[in-house]
Amino acid sequence: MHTPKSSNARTKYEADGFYLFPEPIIDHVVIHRAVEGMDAVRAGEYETGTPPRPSAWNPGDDPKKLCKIEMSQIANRAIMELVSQPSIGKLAAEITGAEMVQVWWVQLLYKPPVEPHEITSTNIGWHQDRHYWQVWEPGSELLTAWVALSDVTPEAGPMKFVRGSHKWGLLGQSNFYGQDHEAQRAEIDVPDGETWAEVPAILPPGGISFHDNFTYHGSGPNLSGKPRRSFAVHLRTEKSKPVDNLRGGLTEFIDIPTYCPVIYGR
Ligand SMILES: O=C(O)CCC(=O)C(=O)O
Repeated sequence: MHTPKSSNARTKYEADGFYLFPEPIIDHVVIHRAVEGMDAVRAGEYETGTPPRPSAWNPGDDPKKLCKIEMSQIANRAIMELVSQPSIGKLAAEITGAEMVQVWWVQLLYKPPVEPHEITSTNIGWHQDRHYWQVWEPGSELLTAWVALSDVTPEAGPMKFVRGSHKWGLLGQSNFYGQDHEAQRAEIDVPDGETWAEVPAILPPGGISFHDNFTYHGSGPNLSGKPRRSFAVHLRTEKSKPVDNLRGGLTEFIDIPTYCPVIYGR
């Protein structure tokens, strides 16, 4: 298990807009159970009796497509166990200095393998999460813990972060489903004096990365021959507030701890 030197991790997170923990920080038994949970949810088996929230991919859809399922932790106990890990909250608190860390939304991500010249739509286009998260007040402290459940090698279509891009403001050029990274990149107005430097997040099962909600990121095809499995666990700290304190859309469940557990502080 990996223990970061917290002050170094925080300084690096603040400078880069992301931080990688490239050694497993989550027990392999928890990971194994979550993999089974992922397969059950993908098959439409909901052990709690509660289905996930409406999603872009549904059981029975094309297995060759990128599978993104919203809030699967409410459908499956092993997934809830994974996203509730205190170690995730502790590390998030270390890199942000937060007093409280809450899971407010979770996305199951299963990127199937493709052949090198196969035409598919499994890329995740360059985007800033904040583009999609307008339900939160400006200045809200929001970040993502991306937990790897499979070996995310350079061939597996790892997430790529653009170093320092969290300091560029909200640029308005984001498309999660954009497939042509080069064309997308040409449209992004990189501020004068800044450079576009991509850093791949290579992670073993149980490894984790954190990224700021303004950090540009995306990912390419999975050429590893095996599924790339992960959960994007979206987190907030005490320095966050829904716009007009409303509950709706992505903030709908933040008062329900059985959906959105507080994983550090209270
Ligand atoms: O899984 C990926 O490649 C991207 C996920 C993502 O956009 C996120 O976690 O915010």
